[in-house]
Amino acid sequence: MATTKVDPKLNELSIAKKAKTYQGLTSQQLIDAYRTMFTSRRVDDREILLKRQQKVFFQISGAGHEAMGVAAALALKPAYDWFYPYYRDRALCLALGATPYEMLLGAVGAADDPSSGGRQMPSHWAYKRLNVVTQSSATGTQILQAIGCAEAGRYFARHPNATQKAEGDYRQFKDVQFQGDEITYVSLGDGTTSEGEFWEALNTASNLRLPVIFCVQDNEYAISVPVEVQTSGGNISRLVSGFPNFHFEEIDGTDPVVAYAALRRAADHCRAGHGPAFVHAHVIRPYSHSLSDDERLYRPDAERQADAARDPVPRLQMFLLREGILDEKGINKIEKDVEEQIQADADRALAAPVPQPETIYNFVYSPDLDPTAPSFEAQPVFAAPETTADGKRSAASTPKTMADLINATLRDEMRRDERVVIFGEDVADASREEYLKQKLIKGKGGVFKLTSGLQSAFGSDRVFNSPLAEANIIGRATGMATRGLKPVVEIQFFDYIWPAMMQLRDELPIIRWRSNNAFSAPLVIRVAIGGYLTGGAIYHSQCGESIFTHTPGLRVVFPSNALDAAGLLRTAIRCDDPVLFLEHKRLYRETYGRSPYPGPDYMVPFGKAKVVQPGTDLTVITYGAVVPRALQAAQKLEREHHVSVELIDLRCLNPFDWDAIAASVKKTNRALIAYEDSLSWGYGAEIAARIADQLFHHLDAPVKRVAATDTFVAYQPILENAILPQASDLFRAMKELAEF
Ligand SMILES: Cc1ncc(C[n+]2csc(CCOP(=O)(O)OP(=O)(O)O)c2C)c(N)n1
Ligand SMILES: [Mg+2]
Repeated sequence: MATTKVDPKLNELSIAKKAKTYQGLTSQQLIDAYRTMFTSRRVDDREILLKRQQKVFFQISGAGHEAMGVAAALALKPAYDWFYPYYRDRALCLALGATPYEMLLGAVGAADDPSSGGRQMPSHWAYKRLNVVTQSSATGTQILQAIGCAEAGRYFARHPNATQKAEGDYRQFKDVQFQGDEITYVSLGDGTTSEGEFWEALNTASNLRLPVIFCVQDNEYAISVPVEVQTSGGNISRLVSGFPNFHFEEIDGTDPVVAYAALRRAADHCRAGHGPAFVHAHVIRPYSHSLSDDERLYRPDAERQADAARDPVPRLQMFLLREGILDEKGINKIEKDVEEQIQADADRALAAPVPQPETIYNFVYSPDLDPTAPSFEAQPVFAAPETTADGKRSAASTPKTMADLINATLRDEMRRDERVVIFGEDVADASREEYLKQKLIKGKGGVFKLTSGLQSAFGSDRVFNSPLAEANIIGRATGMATRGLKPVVEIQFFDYIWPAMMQLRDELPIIRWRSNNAFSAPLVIRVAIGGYLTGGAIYHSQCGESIFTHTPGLRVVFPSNALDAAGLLRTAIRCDDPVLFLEHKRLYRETYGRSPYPGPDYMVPFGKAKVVQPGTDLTVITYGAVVPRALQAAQKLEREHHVSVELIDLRCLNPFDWDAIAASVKKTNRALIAYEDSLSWGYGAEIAARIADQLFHHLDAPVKRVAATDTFVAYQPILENAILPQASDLFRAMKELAEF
């Protein structure tokens, strides 16, 4: 455990007691533990004072949880094991090596706050040098990420070559560290065990025998809601006891010696590779939930007093005195030192520079690798169109579908980069790989067969099925990517992305920004999206891309043809940001937009639209499956009415190519935005607003939109046709706009 040094004079008594240990803890370790626990409590008290003085803006304490923190740091290895703590883990972070000064920088929101640079509330720990990974306020999201972190450690141990750096892609900026026997620690409160993601994480940790310690710090309350309301029967240990491969402990978490012994046994179990551990610690919450809460509203005095009798800080103090490890003078000396230190640290933190408003855009995306840059532009290299003996074109030069080229790109990138792993629902050829080995089956490889053959080619630890749980997919992938893997995961249908929404909105896209660039999670999420399926109905036809383009930090790509899909997917995999890669199901095997294989290095930079057809009379801005429909309409308009339409395929929705839109609208003076999603509040609304705002003087007609009705998509084809924008709708709108 890393703590500040103790005055040697203090140790006289402990030296006398040298021989005696307490569950393996020496007297000196217990003295250090007391110093850390007392420091933790006093930093809380100082922050509370500063909050009352309006010098800090929020406070949440680790009071009552201190013994668990010091015990975990003693049982685990700082800067070796990995830590996904929660806001009550102040003592853990101090014991691992964070300083009170750093914490107070967080409280005042200083520019040099190492956890977030003033972007997050205090007690949202992130210390890169200590392997303490950035956390959010959302209860429970850290747990699946911790699972992914542990999986990454195991993967690197089995694929040490994957840790190597490579120039020219995200690997250049992503250091990988791992230890063969590392453990991932994740903590949470009793209330948080009610979150579904907690159960998803237990399931995967158990199933994969991952070296993860789940530490549930049970203070019997989640704000004002008591544990018996959260947990059936009132005891989480009883509910989880059936999970295989776990080591279980249920302890008094206010006693650091007891806690250390339990966490030590848990760590031994994990380090030996037997599987995860679950430590259920009964602790107390002597202060209210946070400074915004007054627990006297829902807890009577008697209950609060009973808690106070178990307070871990006075309890350890009494233990040290009783055992003769320290005398009163020794205690006083420690406490005086700590008080002085915190006073000095607080003064320094209050004088520290605050972040400047112009920095707010820093680290929304990678500052190192810009996916719109020319370095992400590479020309296709098509095979020569040789003809075979029977007069047919050779396989290499025949046009391939979007599905074919996505599969080929995944294959190329897996070959090129051993950090790429693929998982999701049904993406493996067969989880029972013996069937494949015995050639009893051909294998599935995705419900749309996009990942077909990849498990057979690259092995079951690089391509595998996930449980049927979307948060599990995104949360684990985020943890993996934080460690330097490049997960390219699949969400089977856009309609089912929503269980992952907490991870997709509050976690993945913000990890870099909220940690002030200390952490990042570049990964790719491939999602089958869209309708026009004739029978897709409500739950296999949804779009909804604007929900994600409205999320800063997430790149969103939506190709309309095979070649763009290949080039953009390669950019997505090689870039340093999280990417939502939307694949239109209707376009997977369409005749429109097929292309021969463009070679293993073909790339299209993000944010560059394609002019599908140049024109002079009006501009149509669209993307995805509306592109071929708009093209059909534009050609008919040209044929029948001699109207010349400039058709722009955006290809990438965030970032999007404003320059291409502006250049075209300045030329044609008329703009129509067409999209498959329902009309109101859709992606095109933003484009329309920008055109109206910035190109007003160039317009000869109102900005128009064509989109789906403000309904979901129905099953009966007559209804589906009426709901989704058709070529005839586009034709009519283009004609009206041309005639305006
Ligand atoms: C997903 C989510 N829902 C609600 C909240 C608001 N909230 C913050 S802490 C908390 C209670 C957490 O209780 P518990 O897990 O027992 O931890 P404790 O604070 O008691 O240590 C709640 C409801 C949140 N942060 N995240
Ligand atoms: Mg609680």
